Amino acid sequence: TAEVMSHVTAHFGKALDECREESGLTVDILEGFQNFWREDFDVVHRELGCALICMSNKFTLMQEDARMHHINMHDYIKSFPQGELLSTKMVDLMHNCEKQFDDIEDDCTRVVKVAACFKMDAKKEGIAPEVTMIEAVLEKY
Ligand code: BOM
Repeated sequence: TAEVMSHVTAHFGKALDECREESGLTVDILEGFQNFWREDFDVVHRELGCALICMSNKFTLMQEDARMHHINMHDYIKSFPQGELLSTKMVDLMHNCEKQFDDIEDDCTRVVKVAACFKMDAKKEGIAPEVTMIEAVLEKY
């Protein structure tokens, strides 16, 4: 659900500041991770892909090949309130997107494409959160 996704985004997004330097993702491009879900934010920057890899590694959500670690991602999402309602769906959506861009060799470029695909599909599925929902739970993490 969008409510659960707002919690996952709020928690995951806290790792952004630790990853700015190594990823090169400037505040100009993305000020706070909650803005990932904004209608007018285009998920296109390679630096965002690099940041997502760095952030995922903070929570061991990716394998060595910069693909999702299915079990850890499932458990991570389940750790949030009502997370079990979203975990299978989210892992399925992400994996479906991964498969579509598997031929891209550059990890940062591939991951940002996967993220854009995931944003679009999450919207279609009605599980994309509003930025205001994320901001309402940011202080919990
Ligand atoms: O093959 C790479 C798989 C990982 C892709 C990461 C996509 C992340 C989408 C960004 C939105 C995030 C909202 C919550 C984060 C949960 C990880």
